[in-house]
Amino acid sequence: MNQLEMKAASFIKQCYEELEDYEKGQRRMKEIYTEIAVSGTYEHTYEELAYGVRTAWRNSNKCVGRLFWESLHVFDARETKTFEEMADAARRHLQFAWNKGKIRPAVTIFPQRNAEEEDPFRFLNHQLVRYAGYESGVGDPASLELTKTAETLGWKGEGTDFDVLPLMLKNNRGEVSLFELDKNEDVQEIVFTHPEVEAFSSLGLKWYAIPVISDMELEIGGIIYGAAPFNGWYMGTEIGARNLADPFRYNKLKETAEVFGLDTQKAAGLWKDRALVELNRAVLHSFSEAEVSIVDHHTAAEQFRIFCEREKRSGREVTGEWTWLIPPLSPASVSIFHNEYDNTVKTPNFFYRNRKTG
Ligand code: HEM
Ligand code: NRG
Repeated sequence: MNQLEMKAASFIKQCYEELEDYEKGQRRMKEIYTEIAVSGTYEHTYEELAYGVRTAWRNSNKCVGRLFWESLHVFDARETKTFEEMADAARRHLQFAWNKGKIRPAVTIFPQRNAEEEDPFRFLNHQLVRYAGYESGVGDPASLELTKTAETLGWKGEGTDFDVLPLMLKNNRGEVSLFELDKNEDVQEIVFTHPEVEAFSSLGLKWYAIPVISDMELEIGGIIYGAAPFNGWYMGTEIGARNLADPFRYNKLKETAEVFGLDTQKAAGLWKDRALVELNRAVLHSFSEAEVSIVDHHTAAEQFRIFCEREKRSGREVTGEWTWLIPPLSPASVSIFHNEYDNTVKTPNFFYRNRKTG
């Protein structure tokens, strides 16, 4: 058996065992061996694709949100032939996920990598919605490179701290195409206010509602999907303790502390910690007022504990990466901190691009 046959066999066995259709598994395996012998590769049925990607989420060691893995909505966009169709599918994904604020976890799966190891299509964007960053210090410094790429392709942002980058799509002929998202239909944002301190609004902070990671590859049974953007909802700390707080991102702790009249001279007065808490309260408060899904880190940790329990009851070992699972705010206040996790990487899974194969 070659590598692909072995990976396919192991996936198909697991898939139909979990779906409790052993005979179909046998039948599919025969078909797949023939398909590989004839064409060098094979295609998943929709059922295999949906099971595979839900399992990839379940196997995502860094993800604290895995309790809901079975509810993932799967869009099959494997028939995508043009950049226009790809942009349409991305926009459909955003609008479905938004659901008037009651965010629905979803994934859109584009054509698989071919026998020549090329992705028919992929996203250059890290997330479908993300803010541009400029050398002048305006915007999100994490987007400097991508913003330059967009500018090279003729895009020009307004120059605010929150310019939404265009979709940047690449095909296997090396062509790249730019699409602006619709600011009303595709992109939803939450403006941040503080539950008690009105002056907080003067910071002019906001964030987009839905994180849709678009630059990871999905591996199912030896098949790689180089474009498979996925979303859930935010955990508040991702925005309040990292995106807006990291010194190399929006770096807003000092300005936040000043709004609250804290003395930023003495480190031991813990002004950074106090500013972090208020910033995170503002994020959770504002999403909640706007009736947009978000989870605080205490609730998320509790949900993760339930996920671990359920997995155990189903006879499966949970794998996890502790350094990512703990929240960046008050980590020792959640149970995850006091547990150990096995960081074995199972497949199906999501991977960074250009990983060393193994
Ligand atoms: C990472 C929460 C849904 C796959 C993460 C992280 C958080 C999180 C807090 C760490 C992010 C960071 O520190 O940058 C959640 C919540 C969800 C959710 C609250 C709500 C439903 C999903 C879904 C998928 C997924 C639907 C895939 C289908 C992943 C992966 C990572 C991750 C692959 C690692 C990303 C990386 O390496 O950069 N998640 N997640 N998550 N999540 Fe989830
Ligand atoms: N920290 C990143 C997003 C990473 C994934 N987080 C999720 N995923 N919640 C950020 O933009 O802040 N998800 O699929 O819900």
